[in-house]
Amino acid sequence: MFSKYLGAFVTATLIFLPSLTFSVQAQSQEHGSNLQLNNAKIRQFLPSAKSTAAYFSLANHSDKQRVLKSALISKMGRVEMHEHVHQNGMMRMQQVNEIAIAAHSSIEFKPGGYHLMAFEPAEELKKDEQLSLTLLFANGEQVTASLQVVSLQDEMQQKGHDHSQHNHH
Ligand SMILES: [Cu+2]
Repeated sequence: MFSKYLGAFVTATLIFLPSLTFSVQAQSQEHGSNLQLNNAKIRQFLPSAKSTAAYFSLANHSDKQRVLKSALISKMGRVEMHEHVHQNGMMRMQQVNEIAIAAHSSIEFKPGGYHLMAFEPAEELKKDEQLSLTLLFANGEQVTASLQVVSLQDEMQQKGHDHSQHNHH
């Protein structure tokens, strides 16, 4: 009885596995994307904070420059792209409308540099929850990846207690 059940399961897996692999390959070819979005993380909102920051790395493996225009995050009402600038010895942040990524280069959204600011969460973010991040480019291309919810504490520990970049987010 059990082995019969198992047999049916194995057969089903054998039938489905190749088609799954195929569909994943077909999708990436269809989109023809040379963009690679990795390591996407969003911080939990601090108590009473109206916004939080999200980070990722993006590689452009194509022969052409890509211009990042905007970002979408599931459960977030609004997402802005920001950068930090030095002004009169102070670090300030400001919104940016586009960021060019040269051919065969990559860009890092990280604390103290480019970052996403997310506003208007539909609900509270739980640690280790997976949201979805979509980046939209000037040529109409999009790339989506999962975005992991992290606590500020986790992030500090990962950085080995490096407090040199302690900004407001
Ligand atoms: Cu900001």
